[in-house]
Amino acid sequence: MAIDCLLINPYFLRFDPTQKSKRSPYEPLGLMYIGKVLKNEGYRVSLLDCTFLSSVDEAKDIIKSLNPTAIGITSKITLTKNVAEFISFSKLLGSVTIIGGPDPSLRPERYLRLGADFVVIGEGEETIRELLPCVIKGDDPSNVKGLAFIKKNTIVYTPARPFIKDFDKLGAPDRSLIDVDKYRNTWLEDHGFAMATVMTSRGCPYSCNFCSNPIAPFGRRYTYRSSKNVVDELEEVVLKYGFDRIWFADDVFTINRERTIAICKEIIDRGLQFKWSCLTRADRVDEYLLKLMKKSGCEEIFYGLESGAQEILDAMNRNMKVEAMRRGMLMTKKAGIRIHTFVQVGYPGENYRTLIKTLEFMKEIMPDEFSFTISYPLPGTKLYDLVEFIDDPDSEWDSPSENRLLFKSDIPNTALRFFIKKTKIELALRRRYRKAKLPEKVFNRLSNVILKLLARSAGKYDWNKRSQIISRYLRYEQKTRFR
Ligand code: B12
Ligand code: SF4
Repeated sequence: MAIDCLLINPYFLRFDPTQKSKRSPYEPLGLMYIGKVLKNEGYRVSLLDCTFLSSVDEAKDIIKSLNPTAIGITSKITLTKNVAEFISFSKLLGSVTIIGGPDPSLRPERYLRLGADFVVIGEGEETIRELLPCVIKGDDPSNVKGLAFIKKNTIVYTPARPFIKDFDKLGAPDRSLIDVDKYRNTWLEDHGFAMATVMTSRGCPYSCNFCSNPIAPFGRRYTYRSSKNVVDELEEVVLKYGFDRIWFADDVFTINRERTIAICKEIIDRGLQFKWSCLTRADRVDEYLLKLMKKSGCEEIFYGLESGAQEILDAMNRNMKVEAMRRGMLMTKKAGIRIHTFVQVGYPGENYRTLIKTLEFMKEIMPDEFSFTISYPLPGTKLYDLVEFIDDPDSEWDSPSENRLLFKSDIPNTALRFFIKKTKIELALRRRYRKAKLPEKVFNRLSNVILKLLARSAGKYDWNKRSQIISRYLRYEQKTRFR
């Protein structure tokens, strides 16, 4: 029998270059919330999660067998190729195609051009609740807020969908829609622990120029679930589904200090045993909070370090002082919580000196883990409008692990790549030769000279040749230092 709506997560773990060594699957929370609403409304709904499937063809066979009236697909910038393929297939079957997610919310036209019938802009729960009956009955959806669709060859945008105010009403996503066991077991097999994702708030009140979160899907606001509501979900995830790690995917988990305290206390009071990690800003933590977080199981905090140079943080509109980052990050380590920092290089204004400031800051903080990205302009952001592209902005996402500079800059891609490698080696050296200072000093001096030359001579050389020489040098350094 045909179903009313099939929701598709077009992400395939096996094709993700970042998942080659250890698999870390994350549940499609957005679709689990959308599915929950539709199930509550009494529709026949199913979620096709491609995460563990082996090919698009396998997914297509399943879609065909379900013969859905509507197909709802989630998308983000890295998934557009697969989404395009599923849109074409959906059209072939004669299903009505509805797209939602961060990227469609930022550029709905792109998906309409690919053949989607409707794009849901922003938060999807209320919009789909009103849209699906229109789709099934063939009614005009013009009164449904938060939509983009094509009418008489022009794109129609209905008024913006107001933000959901009562997030407690939504509560937890519907985990019965996915194969929870498969997620848990994959984590256990590859990591020795099982991690689940939970979202306790929506939106971010900050407005960093490179980030699309304050624009879509949840906007520049802050709506949160009560501590009881959150811990009810944690209890379910830990006790019913058997996960022992939680990753809070909130944009800035600790924005509301009182609520964070209440969540920690509720976890402790209920005696729930699990470890957790979250994303937040280093200026939104303090000693008391960190101690309590640690006591309730927090083992790692992911901080956006972005840059160690105040001028770059200001250019990003980070609303953050280097000093505040230093204080927050060191305090976190002191509380016994590991820190993982996200660092970006190549933001407009970056130069040799600002890179060195970032390196010095990182050496001072010595994060337990860190990851680098070369600044990438997401559509809809201020950064996107600011830069002059030298390459197709979409080409980057064909292979997200191969991050490279996409816009005109004073500093070449090779210098940024060199800096990333240099920093990785220097931090590793620092860890290894904490007492004997010499090897680090020697390496530091030599690599600084190279970096300076690279940064100064943007556009003057054939960088491909140069980068081969530099890579050879770095490989040599790595070999000799880590024998
Ligand atoms: C958790 C997370 C991850 C996890 C994976 C999560 C997953 N299952 O895919 C990890 C850590 C792996 C990850 C990686 C990356 N991520 Co990420 N990630 C997030 C984060 C923090 C939360 C996502 C989430 O669970 N949201 C909660 C759910 C409820 O929201 P949602 O999915 O958006 O769904 C709602 C609406 O969008 C809408 N909706 C969504 N789909 C649909 C479908 C239909 C039919 C309907 C009607 C509605 C609808 O309704 C839902 C409920 O309201 C977001 C930030 C954020 N605030 O969302 C970034 C975010 C999604 N990531 C982003 C990026 C850029 C990346 C990376 C490319 C980063 C990098 N440089 O490597 C990689 C890409 C990985 C890959 N291979 O695809 C961007 C995407 C930007 C864009 N324009 O697409 C975001 C928005 C952050 C940002 N602003 O930079 N990420
Ligand atoms: S980077 Fe973090 S703090 Fe800045 S706007 Fe995005 S989510 Fe908010």
